[in-house]
Amino acid sequence: MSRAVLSLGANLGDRANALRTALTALKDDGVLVARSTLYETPPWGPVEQPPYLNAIAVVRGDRDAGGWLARAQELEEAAGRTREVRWGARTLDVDVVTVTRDDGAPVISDDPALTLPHPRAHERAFVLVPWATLDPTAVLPGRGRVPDLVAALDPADVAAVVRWDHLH
Ligand code: A4P
Ligand code: MG
Repeated sequence: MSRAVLSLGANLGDRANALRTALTALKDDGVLVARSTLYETPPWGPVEQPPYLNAIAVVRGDRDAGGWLARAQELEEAAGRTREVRWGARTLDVDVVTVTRDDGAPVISDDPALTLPHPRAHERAFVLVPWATLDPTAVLPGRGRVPDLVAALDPADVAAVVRWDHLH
């Protein structure tokens, strides 16, 4: 058994449907512990592309880190994801942010196929803001408490992560 924090993002097609379908699949798996609401976020990175909807899911179940990555990739494929440019637009991207063993130890990995914790999570408002709101006690291993990481971001980046659910 392990617990994982997943970051879901979509910026092509019916974004909300892609996220809700993936969250429902995790619920149907019986692994969904908690999920954030949906947030609209400006695209991060070098590629010009439409705004994203993002969400965080906390899952726990009978998988190891590789098992969570495999499930994440199945969800991307189910959403019809095609692999285009790195950091480019996508119907669904599911990244594994952290994995924690049942004894409380975080999984640490520098394997390029599965780097844990996710190497860019600590600088991404679209991960940290939904996560801190969902779980104010959350810790990103090696980086610190998630609410503290939010406080260290550029306030303009934090303000740009806007709750979307209650607007729609
Ligand atoms: N991989 C290694 N570690 C991990 C991990 N912890 N979780 C490998 C998931 N995958 C991991 O990923 C490329 C390879 O990373 C995989 O084969 C996997 O084995 P990918 O999903 O095929 O490609 P990608 O998503 O284009 O690359 P990457 O590095 O995941 O991109 P990012 O960093 O996720 O960036 N802006 C906003 N506002 N919201 C977003 O959600 N997402 C991206 C994607 C860019 N800008 C964004 C958002
Ligand atoms: Mg990815």
